[in-house]
Amino acid sequence: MPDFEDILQLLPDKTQEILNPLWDRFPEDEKEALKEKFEGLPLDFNLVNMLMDLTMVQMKIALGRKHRVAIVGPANVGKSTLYNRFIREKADQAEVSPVPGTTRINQLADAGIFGVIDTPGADAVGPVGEKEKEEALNAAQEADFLVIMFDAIQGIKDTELKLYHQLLALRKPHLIVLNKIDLVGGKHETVVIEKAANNLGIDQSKIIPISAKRGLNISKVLMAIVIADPELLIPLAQALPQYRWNLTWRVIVTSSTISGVIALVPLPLIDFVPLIANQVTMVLSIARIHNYKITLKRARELVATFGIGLLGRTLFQQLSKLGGIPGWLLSSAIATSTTVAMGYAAAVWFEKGERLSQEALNQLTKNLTKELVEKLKGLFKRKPSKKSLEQALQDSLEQTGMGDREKIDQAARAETP
Ligand SMILES: Nc1nc2c(ncn2[C@@H]2O[C@H](COP(=O)(O)OP(=O)(O)OP(=O)(O)O)[C@@H](O)[C@H]2O)c(=O)[nH]1
Ligand SMILES: [Mg+2]
Repeated sequence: MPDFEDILQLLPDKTQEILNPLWDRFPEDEKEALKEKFEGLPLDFNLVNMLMDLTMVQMKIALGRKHRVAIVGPANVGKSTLYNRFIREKADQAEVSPVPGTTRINQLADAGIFGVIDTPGADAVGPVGEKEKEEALNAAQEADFLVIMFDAIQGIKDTELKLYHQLLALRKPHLIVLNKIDLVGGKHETVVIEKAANNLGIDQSKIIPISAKRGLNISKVLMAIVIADPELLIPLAQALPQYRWNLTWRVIVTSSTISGVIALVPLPLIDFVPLIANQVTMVLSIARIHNYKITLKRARELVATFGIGLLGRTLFQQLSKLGGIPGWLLSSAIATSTTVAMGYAAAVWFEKGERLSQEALNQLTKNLTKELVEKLKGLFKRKPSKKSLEQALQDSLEQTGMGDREKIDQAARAETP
């Protein structure tokens, strides 16, 4: 039987790199509990891998590592100037000068809800600046988020484009800023942005024009970083309660989609171990959003209390008797909706300390399962790939409108017609 260490070994290096330190920070008894969860998990590489990749995000939310945002781009575009806008301590200040190549090494500083990294210019073409480029790419590789900066006057030429593609290849969430927009005359601004977008092959709405020097649109950059990266919303949600359901819903959508995809693999039905592991991590994340630090054991108890597994099995039996619904579709829809119900129950629990009634849970699960079955039936004539199912589930969940709290409250009350 595989144990957790065996499973860790199977993962891609990058994932291991992130997971290992997290694993080390787990208290001993929680490690044991988690190991237990993974015992007997079939060593199907794809399944384990997918589960891990997807739950990674949740793990990070649950444990709350501070995110790192790297500012990268060619030399002299104004990276250090922007970095200086984000830092909190004067001692972290970076040197700014009109001479290209001023910054030689990466520099990390605290920017409040995230860590910000200033990097050297990464546009070396010959041997000059090669070391700096390597340094910058390393920072980008290790960062969780990239602010890719170009210069409004220099524009996007071959070197910039090449760098852009290199950065894209890292597959990091990112945003693109066009700095020194103050140097472009007002009426030329649109043309300059349009041209940059064309050269990069992206929509112009994807580019934020800024002036790091004058402080223009810096708050837009901040908001964009936070919105593009749900994990950064956590400190915000803790500070501003009105964001809590919003963020909780995002966590629920991610987790429920994972559940739906896991259930696509023919498995010993709805209460299969990875599903529970996934729901437990979801509950941990939701707890954290509400400022509770609960143990893994407590999260597991909560998941067990709500009896979601049983609910799923009953529903599966009822609906499969009706016929006309393929097994994969039904099991995926049920795994998804039970996970949503679990997430909702957890949210109510952490908000009010109230236990959601079994009736409300049933109602929500039934209503949502029906909705999902209809949607999936309309979309797929045969069993889809994991990727397309993932997308479809995510879209369908968003379309339910339950990101709006009233909508999900209502679905938990309404009778199934
Ligand atoms: N007009 C204008 N100048 C800017 C702006 N941002 C930065 N600069 C100037 O551009 C020059 C380079 O700025 P830095 O912040 O050092 O640029 P960098 O990207 O860190 O440069 P390297 O470290 O050499 O890669 C300095 O003279 C800044 O004052 C801006 O928004 N508008
Ligand atoms: Mg610099």
